Order: sequence, then structure tokens, then C-alpha cells
Amino acid sequence: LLGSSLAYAATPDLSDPPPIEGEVITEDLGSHTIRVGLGLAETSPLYISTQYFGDILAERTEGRLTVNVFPNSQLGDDAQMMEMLQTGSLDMTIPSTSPATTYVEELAVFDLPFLLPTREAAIAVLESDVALGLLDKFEGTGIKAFAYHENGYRQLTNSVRPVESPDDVAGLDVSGLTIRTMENPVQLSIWEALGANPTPMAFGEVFSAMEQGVIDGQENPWSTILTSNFHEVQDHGSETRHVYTPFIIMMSERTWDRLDPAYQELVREAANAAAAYEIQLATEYDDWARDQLEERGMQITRLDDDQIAAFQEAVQPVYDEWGPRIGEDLVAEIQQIVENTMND
Ligand code: KDG
Repeated sequence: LLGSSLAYAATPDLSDPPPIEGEVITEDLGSHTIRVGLGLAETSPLYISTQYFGDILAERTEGRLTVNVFPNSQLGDDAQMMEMLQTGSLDMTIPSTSPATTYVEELAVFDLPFLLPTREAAIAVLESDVALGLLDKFEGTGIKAFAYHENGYRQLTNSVRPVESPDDVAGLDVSGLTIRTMENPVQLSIWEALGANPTPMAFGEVFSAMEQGVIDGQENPWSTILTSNFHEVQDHGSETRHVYTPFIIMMSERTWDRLDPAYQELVREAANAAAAYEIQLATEYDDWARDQLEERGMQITRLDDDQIAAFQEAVQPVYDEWGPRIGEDLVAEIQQIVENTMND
């Protein structure tokens, strides 16, 4: 009746946020507005959970702590927003781990392809002391990191051809696909190993680069592909699940230092609650987003185990190159957590 857009639900049937519990701080410990910059859109699980984070702070301080969320890279890209945290010109951001490796190199462990084969394993890793210990390494950078959120399993899209194999990426008689990667050297190695022409680029520039044909494709979780409308400029998707990347919820140390210790404690608690909610939302969103993309005309190629194995084999050199640089012990510790969840 009102046009075709009605055929699509704006969001899946998502869980409501958990009730806000815990003591309300009634004492006036100062008023602060916390500005949070995000790369993703208002419809993303990340945005929804960040609103919930704000609701917790407001409700438990009688409105003295409030949160303003700025989505769509409007304040800058991940790298710029992290620099803004350092100088104190922005209070919070939630970037992918990949660009955050500039500050904590070991976070590149999450960039290793096919490291976290199931969501259960991925979440066990995010909650582990090993992964949480990496967040402590921001100490001295001017940034405080609190918790991991789920970004998710990354999938390949492009505007040129269906991709079922590494050969389709490399193009045997035709040219390899030009693929935008995150600004991270391990991601670059992955796409080099697959025979693509990798082009590192900030997230906010990806849509127009695809629209203008500067790049053929990109890779991101289905939820991001949908909420950023990439299907408008990408006809083909492949369910490669080649890497699971998290987000990190972080604050400027300058902002942190201005907060009363009771507020600091509350921020930590709210960050953890938001993380748990975001991981739940992201999980609920993922398959729904893939189906929505299909309904909206993206041709999605599902890959069987043998096809995935071909990708996995092609990217093995990435482990040889980066394992020693990231730290073989760290890689082994993460692999051990994965193995434990698979044997449970
Ligand atoms: O706010 C998050 C985004 O800026 C970004 O990190 C998303 O995975 C992402 C990408 O591809 O850059």
C-alpha cells in the first residue's frame, strides 16, 4: 500500500535490553555528558547497545551522566576517533580491534583468519583472561579499554562476480578483485594471499568507493553490510566467515580522570552490561541480515566445508608470517580456549 519498503522489517525481532538493576547514586558527584563516536549506522546492534549503555548511566545517576551517540563516522573514522580519545576531544568510541592494533599490537591475534570457528568459541575467547589481559595493555596510551563487543564473522561482497573459491577472488584469466580491507597489516596479508588487490581504507569511505567503482568489494559481517546499505552497490556475497573481529568499548583517559570513582565503577559495569547485550543482539541480527540482503537482491553464495577449507589453505601463509610477530604463545593460548569449547 505504502510502497515496497514496507515489505522489509527495519530490524529483526530483537531481544529487549535487560532491566537496569543496581544501586542508584543519589549524591551529586558532578554532571557529565559523554560523547560516543561510532563508525556504524543507527540501525546497527552496536548503536542500539550503546543507547542502552547511556540508559544505564542516566538511570543510575538520576540523569547526571548522559550519553550522546554520534553514528556513521560523522566524528571521524576509527583511527581518528582513537586519536581524539588521546587528546580528550572525544570521550568514547567503539572501534574494531583491527585498527586498534596501532596501540596494542597483540590485538592482531583477532585478525588471524579462521582462528575462531564457532561463535561459542569466539565468545569464550572474548571472556577469557587472555583476551581481557590485552585490554590492560592500553595503559599509558591515554585510552582506557573496558570490554569486547561482537563485530562478528566477516563475509566477502563484491560487484563483479560470484565467489566460490580463492581462484574467483584472484581471477585466473581476468584481474583479481580490488578489495577494501581494514587498516591493518594482517588483513592486508589475508587478501594478498587470496590473490586480491587489497586496498586499506577507512570504513566511512567504503560505500562511495564501491559506488564509484574505485574498489570491487569489501568484507564485513552481514549486519554491517545491511545497515550500511552496501547491497545497493554490491550484487554478490559469499559466506566466507574468514575472520571474526570484535569491537572494543573505550574511553579517553582524560574523561575517565574527571569522573568520580563511583561513576568510574558505574561506567565499567555499564560497559560490561552493554557488551553482553550487544553480543546477544549481534547474534540475533546475523542470519536475519543475510536473509534480508538476499530478499533485497544480493546473490549470496553459501560455501560447503570443502570450499571453506580451500580458503583456509590459501591463507595459511598469514599464520607463518604473523604468528611469530603476534606471539606464538598468545596464538596457542587462544587456540587452546577454542579447542576446549569444541571438546565440551
Ligand atoms: O564503529 C565501527 C566501525 O567503524 C568499523 O570498525 C567497522 O568492521 C568495521 C570496518 O570494516 O571498518
